[in-house]
Amino acid sequence: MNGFFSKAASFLSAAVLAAACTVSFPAEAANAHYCDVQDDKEAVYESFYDVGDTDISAYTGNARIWIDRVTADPEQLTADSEFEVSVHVSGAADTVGKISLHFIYDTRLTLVTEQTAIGNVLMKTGDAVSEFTNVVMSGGKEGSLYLMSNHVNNILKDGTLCTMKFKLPSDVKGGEVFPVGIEYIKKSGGSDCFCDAFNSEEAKLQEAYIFTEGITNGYIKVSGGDDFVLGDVNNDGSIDSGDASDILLAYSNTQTGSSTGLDERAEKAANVNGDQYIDSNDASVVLAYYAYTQTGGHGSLEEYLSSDPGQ
Ligand SMILES: [Ca+2]
Ligand SMILES: [Ca+2]
Repeated sequence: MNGFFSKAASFLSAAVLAAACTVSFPAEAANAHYCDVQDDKEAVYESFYDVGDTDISAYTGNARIWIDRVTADPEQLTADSEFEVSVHVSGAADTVGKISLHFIYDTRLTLVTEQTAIGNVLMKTGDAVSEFTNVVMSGGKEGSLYLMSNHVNNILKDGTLCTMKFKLPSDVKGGEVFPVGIEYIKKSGGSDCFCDAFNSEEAKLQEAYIFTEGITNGYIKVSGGDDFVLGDVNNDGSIDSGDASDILLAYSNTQTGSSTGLDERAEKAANVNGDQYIDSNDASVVLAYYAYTQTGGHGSLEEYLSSDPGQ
C-alpha cells in the first residue's frame, strides 16, 4: 500500500513540475497561445497584464470571470456531439461598460458556428451583456475569439458573458483535456479591457485585478482513461462533503486492517495532500475546498491548494 502511495505522490509532483515548465509566451510565435499546448492538462490562466504602478492589493471587491469546466462521457459521444462552454462574470455588476476580451481554445476543438441571416455567428452573448452593443469576431490567431461589448452606462450584470460551442476530435480518448481560456492582448489603439465607460480610477483598479487574479479558465475534459479529478472520490463531477465521507470511510477501513475499499482511481482522487496516506487530513482539505466553492471560489482544488500553502 505504501508503495502505491509513494508512486502516486511522485506522479503528483511530476505533474506539478510539468505544469510549471509548460509556460508559453504569446510573443514566441504570433499564432501560438497557452491553451493550445495539447498536453491534456488544465491550462491555468496566465496573466500578461502589465499592472504598472497599480497596487492591486488596494482592490476590495470580488470581481470574477470564469469559464465552464465540462466533462464529456466517451460512451455517450457521437460524431454530432456538441459541447457548450460558457464564460461567466460576477461581482462587477453596475461597474463595467467597456469589455474587450480574447478567448482562446485548444485547436483540436472545432468551433461550431451558426449561419444566420445576419452572418456567421461565432458565439452567443449572454444575459450579463444583454443590453450592451456586442461585437464578436475571430481573435486573429487560430483558436481565438474576440468579444467587444460596450454600453454608455455601466450596466454589466452578474451572469453569462458569452457561450461558445465545440465539437471534439473524432479520435478523442478518455483522459484528454481541451482547455478554453482567456488571453490578455495589449496593443496600441485598443488593448483588452474590463473597464467602465469613463476610465475611472476605481474601474482601472478592478480591471488590473481581473486580468491578474480574477480569471479562472475552463476546459472540456473527456472522462475515463487513467484520469482522476483530485478530491472527487465518488467521481460524480463535484467535490463536496460526500467525497469527504468516502475518504473518512476509507480511512476507518484501513484502521481495521482492511483495504481502503476504493479502486485505484478513487484512491488517487482521495489522497488530496499527496502524502502517503488517505486519512482525515485529506477529508479536512476537501471540506475546506467545498466551503471555498460555496462562498464564490471558482479555482480548481489544485489551484486552491497552491494558493493556500497552509493546507
Ligand atoms: Ca464527488
Ligand atoms: Ca493524504
